[in-house]
Amino acid sequence: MIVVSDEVREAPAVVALETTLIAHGFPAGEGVSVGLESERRVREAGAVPATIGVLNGEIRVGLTEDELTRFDAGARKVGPRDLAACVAQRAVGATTVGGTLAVCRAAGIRFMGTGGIGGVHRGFPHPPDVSADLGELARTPALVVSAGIKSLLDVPATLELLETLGVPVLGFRTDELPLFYTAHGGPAVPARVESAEEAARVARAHWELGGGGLLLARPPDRSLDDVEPLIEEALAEAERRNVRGQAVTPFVLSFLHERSGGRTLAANRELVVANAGLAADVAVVSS
Ligand code: PSU
Ligand code: MN
Repeated sequence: MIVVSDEVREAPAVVALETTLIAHGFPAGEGVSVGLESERRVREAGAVPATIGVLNGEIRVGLTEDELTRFDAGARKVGPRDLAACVAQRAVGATTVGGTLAVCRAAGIRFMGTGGIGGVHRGFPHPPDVSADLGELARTPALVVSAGIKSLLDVPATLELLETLGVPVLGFRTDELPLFYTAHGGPAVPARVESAEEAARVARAHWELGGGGLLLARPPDRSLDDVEPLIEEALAEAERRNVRGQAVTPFVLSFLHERSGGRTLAANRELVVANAGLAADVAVVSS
């Protein structure tokens, strides 16, 4: 059911990449180019990219460029709960961070890069929406590099829940948890690391203790310091249109991309690629 490409199977250093951000996190066509650029960055750092998604009834680990183009807005958004149905029904499935981590656990992949992980939605428990990314991170021995937690969520509550779940959160050369589009102003991180090598040492120690996932939070190089009012507008519009569940994150991201005149789009693109590169650096020093 899980088909790992030859290149990924033989590589000493592998970085998993997800397909939800390709299919649902960027405007049509743009997601694929973000995916390809992330793969290039991983290779430049000396690792092999393993982009993960569901195609033709198989969970694929490592996709060709042609295969990547099948992950468009028509693909299902596939979290951990959706993998089995997607495989059995032979649908095209774009895996979220949580869905990708579930595959990493089965395939033994220890490093992953993404933009921002999901978490506790603002206003919890109305709606009672907490991303499956968190539970999967707790169970999977993998280090995920992100620009923190997506700031359309309740970031402090998500950090608390990560503590409850025993997930280490490391700030990469920062004392503050980055806020996805914004480098500063987040809650304090429980630990800070100065290098990929140091992050790798923390991960190794955590895994020797039988621990699961870790989050390595890398601040975006281009920090947008004025997006919060736009985020609030986007969330209000989602509420007004009754957008719920899996549809919320894609709706809000595309609202921001349009209403910011493409500034959030450029920032999102850069941070996804940079995070993939850092995940590769950690994978390489760990190999
Ligand atoms: N990072 C991005 N863009 C995205 C995502 C991450 O820059 O679209 C995706 C990831 O796949 C993550 C998902 O798992 O958003 C979270 O969705 P939800 O809030 O429905 O769990
Ligand atoms: Mn959700």
